[in-house]
This record gives sequence, C-alpha cells and structure tokens, in this order.
Amino acid sequence: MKMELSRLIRNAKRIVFFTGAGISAESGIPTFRGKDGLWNRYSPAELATFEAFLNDSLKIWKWYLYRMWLIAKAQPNPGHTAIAEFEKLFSGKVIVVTQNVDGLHEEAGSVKVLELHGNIFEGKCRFCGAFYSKERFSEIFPIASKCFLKNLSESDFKEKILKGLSEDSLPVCPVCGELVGPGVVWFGEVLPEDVLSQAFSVSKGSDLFFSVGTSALVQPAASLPIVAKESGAVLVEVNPEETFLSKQCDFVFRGSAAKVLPSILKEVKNI
Ligand code: BV8
Ligand code: ZN
Repeated sequence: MKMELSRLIRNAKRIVFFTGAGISAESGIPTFRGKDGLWNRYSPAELATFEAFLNDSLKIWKWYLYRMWLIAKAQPNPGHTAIAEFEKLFSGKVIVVTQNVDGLHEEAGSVKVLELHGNIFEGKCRFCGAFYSKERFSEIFPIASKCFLKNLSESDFKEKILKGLSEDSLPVCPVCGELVGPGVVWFGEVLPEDVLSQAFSVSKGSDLFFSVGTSALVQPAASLPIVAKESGAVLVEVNPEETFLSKQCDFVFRGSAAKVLPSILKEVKNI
C-alpha cells in the first residue's frame, strides 16, 4: 500500500493535508470528540458561540485562556513535522488546510497553511468587526500572549490568572469599547471568506488529499474532502478510528498521525 501511495505522492502536482484536532492530540491538546474530548465536558453551543459569550464572557474567556495555556505549553509532534517536510520536499505542491486554531503547523515549519477556523492567539471584535493579530492582541490582552502563558506552571496559571480574572480585566476593543473575543470562528459564524474560497479551490484542484485526525463532522470544512474526491483526487485517511469519510477513501491508515505520516515520508524518500 505504502509503495503505491509513495509513487502517487512523487507524481502528484498538488497535495492537500486537511487536518483536525487529532493531529495535535499527541502534542497534549485534547481533541473535541475523543474520550476526554473538550466537547464531552462542555457542549460546543455552550462555549463556542457568540450567544454564550454575550451571556457570560468571563466564563468563555476562562475556557479560552485555559486552552491558550495548554497550546502555549505544547510542541509540534512528528505528525506536524512530517507535513512540513513534505512541503519542503515537494516545494509549491503541498498546502495545509486546518480546522485547528493552535498554530502548531506553522510552528513545525509549514508555510502554506489555511486556518479555516482562525487562530486562538488572535482577537476579533464581533461588535465592530475589528480584527487583532497575535502581536496586537497581546498588547490589548497581555495575559493572553503565548510567550507569557508558556512560562506559567499549572498552579500559577490557575491561581494567578484564572482565579484573578474578572469582568473588568477582559480585553476591551480600542475601536468601539466593547469586549473582544478570541480570533476563532464560533458555531453559527461564517468562516473567513478568502480562506474558505482558497480551501475549496485547492481541494478541487488537488490530486492527492490527506484527511488527518478529523472526524469530518463540522461544516463547511467537512465538505472539502468530498469536493476533492468528486474532482478526481485520491483520498487518504490517517485516523486510528473509523469516520464518516472512511468509506470514500482510497487509502486508510488506522494509526496515529505522529507515527503514520513520518513512515509514509520515509517510504517516499526511499523510492
Ligand atoms: C457556519 C473553532 C454559516 C472554535 C470550530 C446541521 C448540519 C450541517 C451543519 C450545521 C448544522 N447545524 C449547524 C451547522 C453548522 C455548524 C456545524 O457544522 N455543526 C456540526 C456540529 C453539525 N457549522 C458552523 O456553525 C460553521 N459556521 O456554518 O456558518 C452559518 C452562519 C449562520 C447560520 C448558519 C450557518 C462554523 C464551524 C466552526 C466552529 N468552530 N473551532 C474553537 O476551537 O473553540 S469547530 C471545532 O470542532 C474544530 O475547529 C473542528 O472543526 C471541530 C472538531 O472536529 P475535529 O477537529 O475533527 O476533532 P474531533 O475531536 O471531532 O475528531 C478528532 C479525530 O481525530 C477523531 O476522529 C479521532 O479518532 C482522531 N484522532 C485522535 N487521536 C489521533 C487522531 N487522528 C490521528 N492521530 C491521532 N493521534
Ligand atoms: Zn470593536
């Protein structure tokens, strides 16, 4: 199987790596639907919607700061690194389309990355539409900066940050004075138009489409592998568990991203 796939990879003109929470699981970031998944402890609607933010912005910001602290402490794993190496090996032919908001693909060295659901270290004002880059947002909300959070122990984070957080220490929008939320796409919110249209066009034009660590349940992201398949791409799934997509895949690797992707890369390098 790997030999045949390696030949396809070598002859491919455009390779898409479509990733979800599973690729960051081995970096210590809980997935959403896995056994200790984030959505099992809290429902998406409860925490990842504008309504929830309006109802209790302090609770929402505590949840996102907790995830930002987890991500700030995390390192890319061999799954992320292998994808970055594929991009170097086949320059100009590889692009990452991710649902993850953790930025670990860029940290692993991937250059062409489409962040469908935004980035957790950015800021977005839902009242006036102002967008704040990582750098600018850490000026507005210093405790949410990656370099500050990564040096905090769990007890310091819980004692000094979470416990000390109050309504009036939340980030205020310099443009309209309302509260700023995290730079992620919440349920019921549209995805960044330019990113989404790029994602659909690269998927349509792909001849090899890897679906790595995603249950492919959240729309419109979950339509990308289908669009790729319909336009003739070879679909490859890397996931220890069956998903709705498995039946449509030409190659299925029932294993973890951090093990499977480096072994495929090794195979490709050897032929
Ligand atoms: C929208 C950012 C237009 C926030 C996220 C009914 C039908 C169809 C659609 C809808 C519907 N009702 C509502 C909708 C729309 C909704 C949707 O799709 N809901 C789903 C739940 C049915 N979509 C939206 O709301 C989107 N916006 O539609 O706007 C609109 C506007 C107005 C009104 C209507 C429509 C916005 C969606 C984006 C939401 N934001 N994230 C945050 O992070 O806080 S989604 C979030 O959840 C992630 O980004 C990701 O997309 C998703 C989680 O999925 P996965 O990443 O796949 O993770 P999961 O845990 O599920 O799976 C992990 C997999 O990895 C597992 O299969 C596991 O086996 C595997 N794995 C585990 N370990 C490993 C591994 N694999 C490899 N290696 C390992 N080691
Ligand atoms: Zn604003």
